[in-house]
Amino acid sequence: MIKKILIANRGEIAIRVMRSCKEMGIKTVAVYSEADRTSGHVLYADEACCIGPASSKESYLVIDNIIEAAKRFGADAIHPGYGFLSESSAFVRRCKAEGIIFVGPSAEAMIAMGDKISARETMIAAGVPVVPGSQDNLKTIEQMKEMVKTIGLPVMLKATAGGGGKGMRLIRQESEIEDAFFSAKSEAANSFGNDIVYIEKYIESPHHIEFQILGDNHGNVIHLCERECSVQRRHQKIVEESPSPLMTPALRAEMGEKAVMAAKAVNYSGAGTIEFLVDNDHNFYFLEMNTRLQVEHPITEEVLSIDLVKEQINIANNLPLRLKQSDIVQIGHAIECRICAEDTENNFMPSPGIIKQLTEPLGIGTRVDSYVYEGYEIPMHYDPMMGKLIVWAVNREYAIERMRRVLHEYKITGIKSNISYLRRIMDTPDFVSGKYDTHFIEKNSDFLLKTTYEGTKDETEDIAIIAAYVDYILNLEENAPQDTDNRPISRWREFGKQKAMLRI
Ligand code: MV4
Repeated sequence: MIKKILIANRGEIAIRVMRSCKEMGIKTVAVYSEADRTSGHVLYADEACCIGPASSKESYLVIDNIIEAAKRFGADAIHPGYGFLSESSAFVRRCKAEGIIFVGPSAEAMIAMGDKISARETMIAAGVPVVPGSQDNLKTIEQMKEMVKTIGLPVMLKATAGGGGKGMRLIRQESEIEDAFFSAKSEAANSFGNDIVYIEKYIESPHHIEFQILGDNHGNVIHLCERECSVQRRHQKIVEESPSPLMTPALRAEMGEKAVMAAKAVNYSGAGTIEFLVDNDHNFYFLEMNTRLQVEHPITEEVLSIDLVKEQINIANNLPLRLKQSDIVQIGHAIECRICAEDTENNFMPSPGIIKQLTEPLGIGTRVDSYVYEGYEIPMHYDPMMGKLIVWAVNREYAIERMRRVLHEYKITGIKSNISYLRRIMDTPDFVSGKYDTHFIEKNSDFLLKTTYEGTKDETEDIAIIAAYVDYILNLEENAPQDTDNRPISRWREFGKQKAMLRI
């Protein structure tokens, strides 16, 4: 049984994993770069090991350094989180060679799903629907044109080593084929060191719906229902919810069954996700599999009351799945908002810096998975996501109301955040009605960027900064007001009280 886990990651996901370890009585080892000495995940861990300079290429991505840290601290397992080395089959193989348990799937399953053309072939053989297209490596422009004729315009040109939208080209007209072919090929060569491309029929206005699955080392696989992830900007998810507003019990059963078949086709073990494109007529197509725990996993945890990290660790301990498919019942509704240090009014530029004040929401149905604290400096070297705000409520309408409430409670100053933008999403009619697809953000960009919009104009943020500074200065004064125990009274609080009294 695993006694000590090294978390080969940083930030909120490292803490998320350590929280489950703590509950299971498993010791934790954090790794950190020189830019992350004061990061929340280092403070949370039982032990911590510096693995290199700020650049992730020289720290979080260096397999040798992470293995060395695991050995030095006596970790018997490594959890990779998401991103970084989480989908590196070379890392999985190295762990195995060193006698360290990798909390995740086999290298073989990762490789089978990593190459999109071979994944499509495997899915077709397993009876999982894929988008109509070609399994061929399109080598010449003539081959490409021939294939476009067979499939019919519009088509999507994709890199076999791609995923998440990189190296993708939409072709609507014949005249666009040549340009798309060569530019996609060179982009794929540069990004992935592999220029192999293939084409799929273009699905207009699809939903991105993914199914969580769990597989054990004994051949059992179950699905844990869906997450609606269509609120995306440039292939970055912003808001996710479960269940999907589009879903029906019949469609869920059908897609869930196909998700299980997809996972079984590669002998999948651990937590994974099958991504589907779903059109408005409920036709669905396998898109790709993510062979890791995902950022948005908490919404599944909230509607199912399942701790996915605990399940991952149990699977890594070779235990058979604790749950049967019939045990999986969604209750209520969960929504997640990604809280990012970015300037939504300036093309979503990252906004690193020192957090001056932080008040995280609390109360019924509220979950905050984050890693930052007051005084913490968000480093510029990594993803600007500070954490995730997750709500659960009995139904979708109440979950949206709750998300509005917790976004209102969330106060962060010193850096720019996307909180006001998220509040506007919660007020967008297409989101409120649940009738939205992957074009939601672009379709509603006018509304979402209208910063003077009444409901969410955020003067409070500026006022909070001013009030905090005045409070700080006044408390430095010798004649600051004192209470009966001779403790200084915060003038900010006093002011707040007077304001309340004036309202009575
Ligand atoms: C597509 C598609 C339409 N038709 N494939 C984007 C990310 C990558 N995983 C695949 N993507 C898409 N593939 C076909 N054949 C539309 C998208 C797509 C998309 C998918 C999911 C979520 C957001 C998206 C935004 C734009 C395009």
